[in-house]
Amino acid sequence: MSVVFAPTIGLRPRETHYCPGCTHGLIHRLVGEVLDELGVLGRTVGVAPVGCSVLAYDYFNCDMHEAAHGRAPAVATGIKRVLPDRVVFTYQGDGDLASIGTGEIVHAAHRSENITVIFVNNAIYGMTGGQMAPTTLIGQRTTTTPGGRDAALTGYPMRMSEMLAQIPGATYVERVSVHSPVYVRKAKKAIRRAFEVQVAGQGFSLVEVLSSCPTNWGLEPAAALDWIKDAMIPIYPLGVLRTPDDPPAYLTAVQPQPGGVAVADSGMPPATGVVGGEGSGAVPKEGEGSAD
Ligand SMILES: Cc1ncc(C[n+]2csc(CCOP(=O)(O)OP(=O)(O)O)c2C)c(N)n1
Ligand code: SF4
Ligand SMILES: [Mg+2]
Repeated sequence: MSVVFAPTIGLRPRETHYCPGCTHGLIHRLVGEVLDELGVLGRTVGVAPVGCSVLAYDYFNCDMHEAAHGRAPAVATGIKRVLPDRVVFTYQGDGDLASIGTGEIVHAAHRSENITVIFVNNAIYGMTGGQMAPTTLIGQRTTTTPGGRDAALTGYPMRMSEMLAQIPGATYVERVSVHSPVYVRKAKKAIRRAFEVQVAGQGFSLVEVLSSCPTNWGLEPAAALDWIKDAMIPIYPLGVLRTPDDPPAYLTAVQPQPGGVAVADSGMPPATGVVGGEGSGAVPKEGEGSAD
């Protein structure tokens, strides 16, 4: 008899604490499968967040480190820099990454830390009882927005992947979903690509996975998957937002800098349109003299 489905050695053989229908477990499985298939499980270190996936250190079959809320990218930075031969990933919810840890993720991307971030966006603070997250949709009812999120009061849903993708140091950014089998397969491909980018030493990679929280959304598991498709994807469109194959033009353009340093050599985007005096760092336009 041929085997069509078997446990992955990327996960430890134990039951998870996740609610029925929660897709955290499915995303764990994809990460575990990818680490196994890439043959890097034995040299991988994962960083677990605070949130429903706080116990991820019990589930992944690799070395794991716990981080305080939002600090996973900083912890991963330290691990990767001390042990550069390790494959290092963070696994973070939207409250963790997009709220309390906004600073850490932005700076890790700017430094192009050679780590992989699995960002699980379920549009809510799951673990703590379903409060509004920065990713909560307009009109979405949560325990802190019982009448639905009102943009005038609490702002708009934060599109982290779009934000991060325009950072010079972000090498690979993709948003995927796990609401149906075909999308689960695409999600696995993206996770694999992100880890490949790290293994090739190409810098910061992040996969945002749209995920369900039936418990706090107040929906049955199947209806929660539909809600990802019908409500979340229109606000969080799927796709590749950044790849190492097509760096933005501002990273490849060579422009003169004061002192004769070419922008492409400095690795920095040109500071266009900056008005300032001597020593302000303003970049003269081509043809404008800076020789005096
Ligand atoms: C600095 C800090 N603020 C708040 C909390 C409380 N807290 C723990 S988990 C959590 C929400 C996590 O939500 P998310 O990251 O979206 O993960 P999910 O449970 O939805 O997967 C909050 C607010 C905390 N532990 N530390
Ligand atoms: S509260 Fe939501 S995110 Fe947390 S385990 Fe339950 S369904 Fe999953
Ligand atoms: Mg969440």
